[in-house]
Amino acid sequence: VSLVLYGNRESGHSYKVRLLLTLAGISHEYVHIDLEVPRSGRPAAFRAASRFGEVPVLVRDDGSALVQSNAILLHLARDRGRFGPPRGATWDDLTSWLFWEANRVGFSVPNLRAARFRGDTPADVMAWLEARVIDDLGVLDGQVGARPFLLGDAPCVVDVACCAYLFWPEQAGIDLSRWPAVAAWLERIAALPGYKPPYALMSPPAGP
Ligand SMILES: N[C@@H](CCC(=O)N[C@@H](CS)C(=O)NCC(=O)O)C(=O)O
Repeated sequence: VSLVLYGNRESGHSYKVRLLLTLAGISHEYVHIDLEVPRSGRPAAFRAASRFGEVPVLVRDDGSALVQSNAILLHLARDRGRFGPPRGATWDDLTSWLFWEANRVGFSVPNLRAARFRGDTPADVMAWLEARVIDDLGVLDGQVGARPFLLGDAPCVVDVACCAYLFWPEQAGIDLSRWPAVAAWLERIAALPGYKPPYALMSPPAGP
């Protein structure tokens, strides 16, 4: 196996990367990291590879490690020639959208989900997160209301990045019926050959 992906079951950022590897049919080994364990107690190989202590991390056959989910997606798209810009879009478009994702929908939705899991977030912070989610879903809805995938007729890494946490809408308390174009776009992604939902791809191996 030439690629090793470190990830976690609850991490949509890890799911993005494994989903792309799966959709593109890129062979890899998946290693689950228990994030309940403090950073200093995580496996040494993971700690050595994880520049910021987070999942996901992709380690290549030369031992070099890539971190940050969208940087990994961009690398794989360029390196493997898969899920790059569709006709009519450029690599620069793709990069802009990946930065938007990291700051907007890849921030607002996971944080709202985490806040709901914790259940102790102050009401004004919840309202702020909800307002961001509503804005971000509005942007996505406008975009995929006009074309099948975010940048055109074919899916690219931007679709993979933006969809990840939206496959757990109920966990974030998001009712996707308010954004019908987003719901239809997620169905188109789920219909791609090889697609698997988050927990199907990210679960740790069964114990002994
Ligand atoms: N911006 C990063 C976010 C990665 C991230 O937030 N990872 C979380 C899980 S989703 C993590 O590793 N948390 C455990 C920790 O920080 O110790 C990316 O896109 O890869």
